Amino acid sequence: MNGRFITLEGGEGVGKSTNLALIEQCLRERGIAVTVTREPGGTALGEALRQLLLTTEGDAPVAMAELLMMFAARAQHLETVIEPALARGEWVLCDRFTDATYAYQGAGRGMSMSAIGTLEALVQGQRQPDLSVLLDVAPEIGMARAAARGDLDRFEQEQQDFFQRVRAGYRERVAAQPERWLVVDAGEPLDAVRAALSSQLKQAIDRWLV
Ligand code: Z5A
Repeated sequence: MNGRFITLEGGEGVGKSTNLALIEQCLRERGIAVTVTREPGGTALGEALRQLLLTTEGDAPVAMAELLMMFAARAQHLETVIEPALARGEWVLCDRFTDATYAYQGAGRGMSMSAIGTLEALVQGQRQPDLSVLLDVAPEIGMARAAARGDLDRFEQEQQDFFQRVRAGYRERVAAQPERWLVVDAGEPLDAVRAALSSQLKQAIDRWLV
């Protein structure tokens, strides 16, 4: 069986970490070998870049540096983790990928979408997710959940209008390629989110397994 590449996306505090385990379980129950990873991160270099990107101490990267650091981490991740796993026939489940760059650096920070597209082509070649899950929630709900969790990282300290733009950015990505996306209302109680996610996911996976 060919490996498949699944990404999980959403704004602040949407519950990606909470729901990642559910997706992994869904895949493993079907006997699928899965590599679970994240961006920025997933490699030693990527995790070091993640620290620099999220810290609230020292100089904050300017928007262009932030964008290039995201793609530097992604280049390392693709070549040393994602592509090898897919080549072994494993499925890769990745907490955020390039849609996050379009949403955060593009829609959120106002960086050029075409510059992002150029970097995407350079770093990824033809590689794109086979399926992406968007956990969608109003920013005020997500921000309240993140705040209740404790210390806020550099992104989490952004204001509500930033997260409104991020949400709109994700919605544009879905509108441009609806066949690639599962969209789940993550504002519902967790049990309802889990039920909606697993039913949509099972249908998508079963289509590939027949
Ligand atoms: N970033 C970027 O700018 N550009 C890029 O290209 C990439 C990333 C790849 C780090 O990512 C930052 O990098 C990210 C964007 C940027 N910054 N932000 N914001 P991250 O994915 O690690 O950061 P995160 O969004 O903060 O993820 P997180 O901390 O893992 O949060 P989460 O996964 O969305 O939420 P959670 O921890 O699963 O849930 C938050 C809390 O809400 C927790 O207490 C849960 O128990 C609770 N929760 C979850 N679901 C529910 C429901 N349904 N009801 C009630 N409570 C719930």
